[in-house]
Amino acid sequence: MIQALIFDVDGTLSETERDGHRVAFNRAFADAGLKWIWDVPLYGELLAITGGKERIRHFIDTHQPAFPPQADEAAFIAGLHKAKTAHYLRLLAEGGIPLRPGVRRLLGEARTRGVRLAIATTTTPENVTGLLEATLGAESIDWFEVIAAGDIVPKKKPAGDIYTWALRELNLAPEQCLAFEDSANGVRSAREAGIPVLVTDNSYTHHDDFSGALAVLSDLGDPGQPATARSGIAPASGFVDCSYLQQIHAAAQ
Ligand code: XBP
Ligand code: MG
Repeated sequence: MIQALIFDVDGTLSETERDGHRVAFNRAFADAGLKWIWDVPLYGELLAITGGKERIRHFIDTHQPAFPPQADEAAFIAGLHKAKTAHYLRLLAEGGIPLRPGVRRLLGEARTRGVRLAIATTTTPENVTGLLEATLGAESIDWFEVIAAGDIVPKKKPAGDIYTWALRELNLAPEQCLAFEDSANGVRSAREAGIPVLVTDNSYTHHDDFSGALAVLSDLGDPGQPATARSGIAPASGFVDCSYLQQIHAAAQ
């Protein structure tokens, strides 16, 4: 029996990357007088590096060979990233970044059934609470017993550390949980922690290698808006509910 559902945030609860994080990075660069523009395809490449600060450092190393060395590079990147977070929170508050199909419904069903909820993400903690507040209301933050986010562990996804941290806080074994992810890095992270994982892919991750996932679906689906299966069992009802999750979880044990 599944005791807890553990959700990734970016790309899984919501399509935050292209119109949220990417735009916020570009605004922070412009504020700092930098002529760096992360267009949609470039940002897709940069997503291979999880974590915003890590992504900026990688971009400087690989795409800006002429950028002068900073006296304190970590502080420079941290400053840019802080400005990016402020822009991102503003974008969320404006309400333009909705939840993916089925997320609201599945969270509601899990709560009704007493299935515990948690989050394991690479993003900054304020970004998680900002998204929940903007989409589900401030009270939804308390629906999640554990919010494992950002720099709480030194090694970000694809390392399993963030999921292992969440498991410890939940006091559950990996096989008592089910993770939701949208990317290969996320699947690797959940699997390294031993947690079975369901994928809902998106335009940035469509071609990722999802080996090890229980199933790969287009989204969670909703009544009248069925999800399609890219691999694994499709939900008979057309949408992911707790009985479907038990079915794919049991099949993997
Ligand atoms: C999400 C990320 C994050 C966001 C930016 O990965 O990689 O870095 O792009 O967030 P996942 P911050 O969905 O696998 O957790 O800028 O706050 O780091
Ligand atoms: Mg993700």
